[in-house]
Amino acid sequence: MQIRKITGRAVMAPLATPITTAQANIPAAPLVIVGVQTDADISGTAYVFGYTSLMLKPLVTFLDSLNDSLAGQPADPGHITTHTTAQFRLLGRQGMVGMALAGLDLALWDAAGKAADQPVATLLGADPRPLKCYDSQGIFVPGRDNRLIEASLAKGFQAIKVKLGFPTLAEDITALTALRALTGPDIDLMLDYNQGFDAAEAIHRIKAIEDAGLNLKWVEEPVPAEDTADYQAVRAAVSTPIQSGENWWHAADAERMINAGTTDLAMPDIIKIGGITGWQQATRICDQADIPVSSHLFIEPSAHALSATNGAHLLEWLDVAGGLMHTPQPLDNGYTTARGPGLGIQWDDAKIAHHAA
Ligand code: SMN
Ligand code: MG
Repeated sequence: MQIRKITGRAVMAPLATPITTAQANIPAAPLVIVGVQTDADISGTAYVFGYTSLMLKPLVTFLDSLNDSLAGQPADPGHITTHTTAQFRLLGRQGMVGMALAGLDLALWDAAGKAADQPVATLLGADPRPLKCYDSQGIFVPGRDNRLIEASLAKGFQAIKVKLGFPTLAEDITALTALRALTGPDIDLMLDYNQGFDAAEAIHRIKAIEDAGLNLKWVEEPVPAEDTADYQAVRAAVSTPIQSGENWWHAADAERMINAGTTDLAMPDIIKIGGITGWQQATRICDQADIPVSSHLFIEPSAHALSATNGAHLLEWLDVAGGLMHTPQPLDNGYTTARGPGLGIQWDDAKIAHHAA
C-alpha cells in the first residue's frame, strides 16, 4: 500500500465547554483533520489540535507540501517516521513539523487498521478494553462551576482534574476546599498548574495544599515544561506525585526528563510525542522507569494506544473533536473503550463543512 495523497482540512470544532487554562482560553477547538489516501482504495484519517487558530493555515499548507516527498512512498508509519526523521534532521521536528508528521502517523495507523479490518489497538498487540477516564475540567471557580463538577459526578467519573490560575495561594486553597466538599472524599482529584510558577512558588503552593489535607492524586506541570532543575527541586520538596509529559517532544524528551528524575507520572501527548509510533517509543521508556502513563487530549487514538501500554493509568477525557463526528467516542460510567476498524473515527462531513475555518 502506497501513499497517494495527504490532505489537511481546517476546522474550528465546537466544544461542549470552553477550555480554560492559566495561560489562555480556548472557546472552540482549532483542529486540522489529516487525511491520507492510498493506492489501495483505503484512506486513513486523524486530527491535530492547533491550540491557536493561527496554526491552521500553515498546518494545512505544510501537509499539502509533504506530498512532494511522501506521495508514492509505502503507507507504513514506521517507514515514514524513519524517512521524515532523516528528512527533517537539520530543521528539527518540534512545533508545526512535528504536529503534522504525528497527525500523518496517526492517519497511517488508521489506514493500516482499516486494511486489516482491525482496531489499531489490536495491531499494537492488545484488544480494546474499558479504560478508566478522568474528567478534565478547566479553571474551577467555586459557585460558578459547581454544575460542571456535578455533571462529572453524574457521568460516573471517579477522578476529576481542574486547572487553577489564581493570583494567590489562598484562592487556590478556597477553590480546592470547595471542590473537595462537592465531590466528597472518594473521588480522585488532580490539579493542573499549566507551567504557571517557578520552583519556589510551586513548592510553596503544593506544600500548603498538602498541609490543608486536600489529598491530590497529582499536581501537573507546576513549572515550565523545559525547566529540568525546577522539576527536580519541586519533586524533592513535596510528597504529592508530579505529573508531566504533555509538552515532551518525541521520545527523546521523554527519555531526557525521565532520566533526570523530573516526574512521578507521565502523560505524553500523542501528537507532540510523535503519533502512535512515538508513543510506543516513549512509553517503553516510562515502563522501564516504572512510571504510570496517562494520555493528553486526543481521546480516540489515545484509547487505542493506552489499551496496549504497560502501566496504563488514566485516559484524559477532554473531547475536542466529537462535535464533528457521527458518533463521538462513547463514555460508559467513566470508562471508554477504543473502537475500530483503525482508530474508529467517523467524521460527519456536514458538520465539518459547517465549522470549516
Ligand atoms: C491542556 C492545555 C491546553 C489545552 C488543552 C488541555 C492541558 C491538559 O494542560 O492537561 O488538559
Ligand atoms: Mg495539562
